[in-house]
Amino acid sequence: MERRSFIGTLGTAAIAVPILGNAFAACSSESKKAILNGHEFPNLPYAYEALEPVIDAKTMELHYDKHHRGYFEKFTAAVKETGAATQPMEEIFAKITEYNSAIRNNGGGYYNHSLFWENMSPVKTAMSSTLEKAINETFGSVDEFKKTFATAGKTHFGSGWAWLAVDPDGKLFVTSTANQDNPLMNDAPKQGKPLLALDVWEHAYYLNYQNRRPDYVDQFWNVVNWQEVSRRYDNV
Ligand code: MN3
Repeated sequence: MERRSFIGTLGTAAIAVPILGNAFAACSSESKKAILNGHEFPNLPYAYEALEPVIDAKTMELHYDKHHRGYFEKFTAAVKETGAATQPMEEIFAKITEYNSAIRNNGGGYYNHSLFWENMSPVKTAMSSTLEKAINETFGSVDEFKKTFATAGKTHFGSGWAWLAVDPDGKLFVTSTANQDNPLMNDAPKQGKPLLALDVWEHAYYLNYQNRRPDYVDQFWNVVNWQEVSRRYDNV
């Protein structure tokens, strides 16, 4: 987790939306943070109810505290006493075909959800001019990009993720991956660094949207943290 962006997000929230600021204080997940076998389970950067009505509090609690934590615990158990215990996740994914399925599935689940929480926010933020320029150049317009990304999320068959990512040549692309895979994996259909992640597993939306995954994907735009997505782009 990027400490800087975490603090930045909270700071903005506290100034712009005092009520949410109180919610953060009342529902601080500071105690949830854990470090096991060299890897950190991050705090949720907002309260469980902070993204309502787009993501309901119960879904957020189960998703973060049960699903995400479960992936983290299984992943850290799987890497115990292996070289992967001390490696950055990006390096593990770059050689994922050399690891077993427990490391692949749970490592992906652990990492992808950390990205996902951070690329959402209860506070509206704007994308940087450099990211907007790149999106316009690649997709024609921000609206066209959103259509492409939403289609990837809506049409991905079964469990998986939709992504905006940047390839080794610095070009943006939209892709989707199965299960807990991500574009950093060395056998991903299209490889690159993730900028924006959207979980389209049923557990991410079923309580609130039931079978209506397209509605969930459309609502997602209301909580995207463009400041964080822009920061990731700047860091590539
Ligand atoms: Mn999930």
